[in-house]
Amino acid sequence: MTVADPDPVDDVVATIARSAAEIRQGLVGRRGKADEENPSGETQAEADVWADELLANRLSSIDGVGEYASEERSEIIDTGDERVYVAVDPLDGSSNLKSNNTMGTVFGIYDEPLPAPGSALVASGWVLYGPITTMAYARDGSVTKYELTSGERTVVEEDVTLPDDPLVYGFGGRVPHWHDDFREYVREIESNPDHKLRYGGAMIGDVNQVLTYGGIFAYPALKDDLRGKLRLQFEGNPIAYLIEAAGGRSSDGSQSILEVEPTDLHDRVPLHVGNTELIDRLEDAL
Ligand code: P6P
Repeated sequence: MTVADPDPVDDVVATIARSAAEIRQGLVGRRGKADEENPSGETQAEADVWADELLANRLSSIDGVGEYASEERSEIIDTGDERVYVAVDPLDGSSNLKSNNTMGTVFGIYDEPLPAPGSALVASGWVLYGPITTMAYARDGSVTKYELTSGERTVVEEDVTLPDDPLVYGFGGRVPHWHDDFREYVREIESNPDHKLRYGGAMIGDVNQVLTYGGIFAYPALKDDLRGKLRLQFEGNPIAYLIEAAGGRSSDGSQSILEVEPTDLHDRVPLHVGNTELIDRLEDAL
């Protein structure tokens, strides 16, 4: 009987899940600022640098992983392998460290060298460091939710889809910097008595609320920054891939995030994800 080659996608996801408890514990004592900035010009927390090093060492050592890239480092680690290419936001929302609010690890697994369009993703997901540690994972058009405890992964929900009736909304950036069309759209969302504001300062916590309750999260194009704030490779694509696998939509304002052609590893993208009806209405409004 021939033994199938190990699947690098499974190995990457299992390694991230196994590392989650250690990353969560490693946040303790690393909440200060590092002396460095990331390639997006943001001051790094000690935990950003530490989590990136931990994941870089473990993920780039996996047989089949050709590249490791992260929001925290300007250069790609090239292993010479050529099967999958991994992009990671090691700690999304590390500004929440000081206030002990939710943060996460976001990952995208591509089948093309980076930077790559989201259409080249074969899997994506995130770990959420909330009251408990959970993972949401998308592959082959299906989303699974896990609880993570001391390196073990327990399935808690399969074939996850966004609820039909949207409940939560959260929009990043300062209101005076929103384009007028976007501001009008937000007013419409806010005027619906069934909708609740949920904005926690870490995209991944807000997006996980959209996945759980239905709704919309956006960090839009701004008057003073047309590309918004969030990174295409490490945040936009993985989030869009999972939300679309859960039956929702993503948009950069006019098309699926997954169709955006990257020009640079650290490209930013206006990000809008959530229930299809809300994203369709957003594109009509912009
Ligand atoms: P603001 C965290 O720094 C992050 O990249 C996202 O996780 C989050 O959605 C956004 O920035 C928050 O940005 O401008 O509200 O502080």
